[in-house]
Amino acid sequence: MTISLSRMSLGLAFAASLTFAHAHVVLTEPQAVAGSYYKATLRVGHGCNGSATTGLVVQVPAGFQGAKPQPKAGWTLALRKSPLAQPYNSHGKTITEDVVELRWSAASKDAALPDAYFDEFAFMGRLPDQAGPLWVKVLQTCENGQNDWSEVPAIGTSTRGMKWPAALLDVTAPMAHEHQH
Ligand SMILES: [Cu+2]
Repeated sequence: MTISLSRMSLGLAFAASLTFAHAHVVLTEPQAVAGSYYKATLRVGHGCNGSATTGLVVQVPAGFQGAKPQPKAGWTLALRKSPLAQPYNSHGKTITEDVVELRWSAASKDAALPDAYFDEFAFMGRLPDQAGPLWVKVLQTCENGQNDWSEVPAIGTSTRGMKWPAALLDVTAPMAHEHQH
């Protein structure tokens, strides 16, 4: 009795978390290895309270190096760079400023993403060498209103109960044997 009840509530909780994961702005690949090159694909599952999506402003998380967005037909792209507190080396060059913000904007009304459809917005870059959670904050703008996906838990990675969680990337430590191959 006790077992079947707790099993049922676990199943329900899992089903609920899946439903939310599908509805929010999430990363299609929520786990990646530290120090690797990673393609972050943000899936936008709905508009703003029924209104079509016209823009996406993505905050590149600290430690994510050389962010490079994938262009989308019908959408314009803008990058914002900022000086780095900790410069790094890339292809023999010292990088002192890096991309901190990516902005996709629908170039016309026709290009806007209707609430009934979903789409994906991608960027790539190098992940930090340290394992741990990375949060990607996304401001979704629409013909009417906006969704600010920027909530981050104070401790841990559970976004349960949050209405507007940021997208979570779990950066994992490389496997101990990986360097031998
Ligand atoms: Cu949602």
